[in-house]
Amino acid sequence: MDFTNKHQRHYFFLYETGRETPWKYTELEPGNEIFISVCSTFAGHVVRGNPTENLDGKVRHNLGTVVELAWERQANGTNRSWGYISLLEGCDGGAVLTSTDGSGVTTGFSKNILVGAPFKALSNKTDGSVVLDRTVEPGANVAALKYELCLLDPLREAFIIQTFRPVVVTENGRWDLTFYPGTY
Ligand SMILES: *[C@@H]1O[C@H](CO)[C@@H](O)[C@H](O)[C@H]1NC(C)=O
Ligand SMILES: *[C@@H]1O[C@H](CO)[C@@H](O)[C@H](O)[C@H]1NC(C)=O
Ligand SMILES: CC(=O)N[C@H]1CO[C@H](CO)[C@@H](O)[C@@H]1O
Repeated sequence: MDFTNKHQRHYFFLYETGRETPWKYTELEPGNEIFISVCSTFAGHVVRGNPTENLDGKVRHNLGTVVELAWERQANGTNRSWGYISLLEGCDGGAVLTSTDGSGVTTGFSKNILVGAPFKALSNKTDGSVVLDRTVEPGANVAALKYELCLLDPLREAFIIQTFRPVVVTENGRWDLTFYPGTY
């Protein structure tokens, strides 16, 4: 199975919380970067995807790694943002979220944990691409949960267990977000 998807262009979709269709999306060549701006009260998430699925106007295609982000203006006028990497709704590859405010805080993981995953831990996106299955109801996959906990630190690298969400903050409102090989 191809767990890197090197054969296709890489699309990323930005969803506003509560909306089923993307707000913005971008296409990137591997190794390239882009700056995306949002309004100062934005809350939502970034996912891998492909236009055929994510722009079909139907219910959000949410099986895969989710990068949750939100911004909040502080009393002193700074625009604080917080974020985390969630695998609760599946994992289609690694992502690393790093603060750019000089604090150096970071969360996420870069290793391709799809490689070597047990078959029982896998599922398919609507277009058939293979992902690690969701770990929360409805349809929580215990094999996926156990596998992720063997490889990742739930206190630091990703939101995997409901009781702990490894949130990081950037005080200047800007993030450095990198997606690593995975499926789209
Ligand atoms: C602004 O306020 C936030 C939250 O209280 C604080 O963390 C941050 O350091 C402050 N920034 C400046 C530039 O004073
Ligand atoms: C915070 O965001 C607002 C709205 O975009 C902007 O006007 C303001 O300059 C930002 N604050 C800082 C400290 O950059
Ligand atoms: C876990 C699972 O159902 N995997 C299926 C994903 O789709 C491929 C073919 O598209 C099947 O071979 C897998 O069994």
